[in-house]
Amino acid sequence: MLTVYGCTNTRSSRVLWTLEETGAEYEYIAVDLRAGAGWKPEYLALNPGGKVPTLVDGEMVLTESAAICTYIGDLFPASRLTPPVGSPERAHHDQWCYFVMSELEQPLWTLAKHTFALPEHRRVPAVLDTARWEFAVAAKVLALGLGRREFIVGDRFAVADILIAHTLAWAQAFKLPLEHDYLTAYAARLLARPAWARTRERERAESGSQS
Ligand SMILES: N[C@@H](CCC(=O)N[C@@H](CS)C(=O)NCC(=O)O)C(=O)O
Repeated sequence: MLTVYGCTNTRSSRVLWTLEETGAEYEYIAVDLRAGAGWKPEYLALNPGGKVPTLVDGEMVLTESAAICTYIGDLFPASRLTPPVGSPERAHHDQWCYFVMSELEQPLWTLAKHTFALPEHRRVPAVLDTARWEFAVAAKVLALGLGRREFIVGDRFAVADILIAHTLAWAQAFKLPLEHDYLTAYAARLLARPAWARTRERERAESGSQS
């Protein structure tokens, strides 16, 4: 069985959401980052950065949320969460996954780091305005890429949609406007999926038993 190490309201939610979409059984181990559990030696042995998510599949340990979600999609082809390897759809799918990691979420991470995540003496408030502007630029590129389609690639829900929707929810939690009606509607539609509701429920249920 797959084991996910994660923490509520973090990038590990993307992994749970992907698993919930497949219907696969999995073990969820809550890592209480806020209490320093990411820095325990036994967790650092799995994830040397002390971050979540981490996926364990038998002997294999995988970090990086986009890589984990794509791996899960490939592992459960019946879910059709990842287009076939080598197809143009897969190339575009992966393009959007990398876009999320390198363009869309980076300004949000900058905002988080420089408002609460970094130790106070490392925070640089002067970068916050630029980070908000960078997010607006990335959101515009995404809105242009999405157009008026239902999903980011072709006509099928995929891992890339999960990564995007989770990141847009993060932006909304930071009170950043998405500014493009179709993008706002796309986020709302995806975040209304039952698998996302199940993800939130599983996190809630298991956050009481954190390691
Ligand atoms: N690029 C990594 C980022 C992982 C990451 O930064 N996770 C955050 C939670 S969203 C974390 O574990 N932070 C704890 C820390 O930085 O000490 C991924 O997508 O998996």
